Amino acid sequence: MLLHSSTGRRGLARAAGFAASALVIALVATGCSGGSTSPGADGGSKNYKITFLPKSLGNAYFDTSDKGGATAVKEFKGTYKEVGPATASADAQVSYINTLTQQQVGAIVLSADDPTAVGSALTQAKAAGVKIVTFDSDTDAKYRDVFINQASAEGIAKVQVDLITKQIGDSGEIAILSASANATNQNAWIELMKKDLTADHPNVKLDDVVYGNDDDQTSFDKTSALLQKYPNLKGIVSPTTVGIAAAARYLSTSQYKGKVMLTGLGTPNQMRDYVNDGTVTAFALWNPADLGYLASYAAKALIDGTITGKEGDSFKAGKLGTFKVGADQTVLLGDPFTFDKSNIAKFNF
Ligand code: RAM
Repeated sequence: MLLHSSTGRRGLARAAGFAASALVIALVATGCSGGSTSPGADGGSKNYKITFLPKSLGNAYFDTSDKGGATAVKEFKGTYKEVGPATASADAQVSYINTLTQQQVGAIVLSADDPTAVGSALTQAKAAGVKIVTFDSDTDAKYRDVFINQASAEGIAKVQVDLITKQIGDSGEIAILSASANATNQNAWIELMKKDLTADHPNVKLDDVVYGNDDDQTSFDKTSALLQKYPNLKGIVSPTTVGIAAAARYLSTSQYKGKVMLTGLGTPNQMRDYVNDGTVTAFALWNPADLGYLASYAAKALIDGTITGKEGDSFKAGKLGTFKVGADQTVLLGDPFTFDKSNIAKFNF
């Protein structure tokens, strides 16, 4: 369990409870898995070789989500592995997918660097019997069996727009520091943020969207460049844990500390110092460990054939309870959660 305190546990448990009741999962593929088998918890012979393929390695967010995935795989006595590129690149993910197909794993659990570039590799994997679960960042729906969504895209966009507009008094210039330009998840959130801003915040102007590629140094440099280019900037939204941490590090020792607001999606451990020193007031996220945990159980349900993709189908996800399949073969974890000075000490991820 990653949360320090019972209060923290309750906080994110609420989100999980919401997910269990309001959500819906969908699974398409049925049938057998290729490859070698390992004995399942049910004593049967199931291919529970489950490999996580994050956008990139070395990102604390994926370290946490994939650890959650490993916990679940251990519970049902499968074989967990994690592989991934050093930088967030779809081309590199294609090679990993091809290798995993050759190795006949039971399932690939993928956070995609691009919605389509990994498509033909995934199609081949599926044809070979490998179950495809996307989590965190989706592909086009036809390439995977199910997508495990951390929270609704609308909810993730709204919490960030609410935070930044409150922090800048609902007026002035802002910019977005995103992950890589093709990331499915950030691009969906940014489109919805733009809509929210246009509809509800006429005095807020979005100057620019720049990309730090989920690379710490690039994100740091892009923050510096934004502040040079837009001298009236009042706020930055970074919908990536890598970007927001790098931007906070930049701001914390600059003349802009406490003057240019920063919010977005971050992990409590990476953001704690910047909340405590006044660089950042509040930011949001979900529990990445629960996301990975849920993704592993969805992979198991696909391998078992207990879910077939019908809307309303359900599966058990260990300590998180029962989840249902919704539209677009998507399973929803829960609501985003806001972290600030009053609660950040209670979290450890
Ligand atoms: C980064 C990645 C990930 C995203 C989080 C919020 O770690 O871009 O895909 O979900 O930020």
